[in-house]
Amino acid sequence: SPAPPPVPRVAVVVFLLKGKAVLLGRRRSSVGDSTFALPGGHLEFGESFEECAAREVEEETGLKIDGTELLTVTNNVFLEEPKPAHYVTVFLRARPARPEQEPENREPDKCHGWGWYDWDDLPSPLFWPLEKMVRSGFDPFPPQASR
Ligand code: 8DG
Ligand code: MG
Ligand code: MG
Repeated sequence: SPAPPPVPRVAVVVFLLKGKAVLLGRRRSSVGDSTFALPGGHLEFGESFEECAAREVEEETGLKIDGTELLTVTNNVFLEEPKPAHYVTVFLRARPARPEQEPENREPDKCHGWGWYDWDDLPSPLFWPLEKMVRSGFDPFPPQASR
């Protein structure tokens, strides 16, 4: 049977914050290959954003998260990629439940490895949905008073 027409999908991704650093991993994917991106993935049927965030971060890094909060949503159309895709991407922030715990690369087929990067010294190239936010001045950290 013919392939079904493509549809937009919902992705949930997490700014995992530790001090002034954020967790990034270099992608192995048909979308954004080799670029640095946040942990995250597809919203599953029946899931809340917070449940999806916790599940994806644990599947991908082994880390448990705390204090999950909704930040923003962006519309990302990838027509020039090897596999065209369209994502409505929901961004949350969270903290590692145990800050001393190191991330593990639990899906080495999808990621080259995880690392903490200072927000003032981000690696390059960033996955473009993230690059676009950074360039627009987006700041995922809570206001100083509540840190
Ligand atoms: P899953 O099977 O575990 O559900 O999916 P995944 O393999 O973990 O999916 P993903 O590619 O990591 O995330 C789904 C989509 O989310 C991705 O193809 C494009 C969109 N997306 C953004 N920004 C980011 C980001 O910073 N990180 C991640 N991981 N995905 C992002 O728009
Ligand atoms: Mg995933
Ligand atoms: Mg993922």
